[in-house]
Amino acid sequence: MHFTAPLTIALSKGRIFDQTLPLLAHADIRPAEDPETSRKLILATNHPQVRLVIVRASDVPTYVEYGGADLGVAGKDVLLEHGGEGLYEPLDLRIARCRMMVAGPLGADLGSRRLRIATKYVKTAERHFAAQGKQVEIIKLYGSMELAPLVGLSDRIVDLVESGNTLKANGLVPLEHIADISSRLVVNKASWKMKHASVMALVAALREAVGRSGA
Ligand code: PRT
Ligand code: MG
Repeated sequence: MHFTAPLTIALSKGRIFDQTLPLLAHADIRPAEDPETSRKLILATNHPQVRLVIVRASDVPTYVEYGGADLGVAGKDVLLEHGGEGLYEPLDLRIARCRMMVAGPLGADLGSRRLRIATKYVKTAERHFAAQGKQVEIIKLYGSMELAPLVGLSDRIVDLVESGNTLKANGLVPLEHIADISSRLVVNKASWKMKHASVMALVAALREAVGRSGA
């Protein structure tokens, strides 16, 4: 594959990087280094025109929206929270799949008082409960949401659930499904226009890779 324009792709370390790699390989893009062992934040690839930048998962939409990267891979959870304006989202990569759920302790009787919800997904949680006409108090956390109900910080959490093992290990049960989550390819709007041939070539190759993976 030949790219006429230089392309910068934003990825986060961990499951998104690991699961995007085989899809990029289908487009014949291979990073020169492993972000788990390299301290570099800009990784060259076998294509002189293509480089990867390693950012926090929740920062991918920001980098792509402001043109710090032409493309990126972000979880739908992150995009729901970011708002997704200022970005194109042309492809569901069907990787890093999980569900966003409301969870809480089994059988807790909360009566009719206003629920306290601990989550890092403040906007998504607010939207979910507002749609049910429920007034809730949202407590913003940055991680380990499962702890909050155990120490009386909150009645419920809104978090991602994959196997359910983390909930189970902490005596919590899934209560309400909010959204199915997978990672999406996002594209900067100016790059979409100005680097159209290169961006479209990459989108097409990734779309084919997703189709083949049969996920
Ligand atoms: O660490 P940082 O703040 O930079 O970002 P991050 O923790 O969001 O990054 P990362 O790499 O952990 O997750 C990146 C993306 O992977 C998320 O934005 C989701 O779109 C997706 N994803 C898929 C998940 C999971 N599955 C997942 N299971 N992200 C997190 N989890 C966590 C979940 O929050 C919970 O603590 O795993 C735990 C539940 O797993 P189970 O299997 O025990 O149910
Ligand atoms: Mg993490």
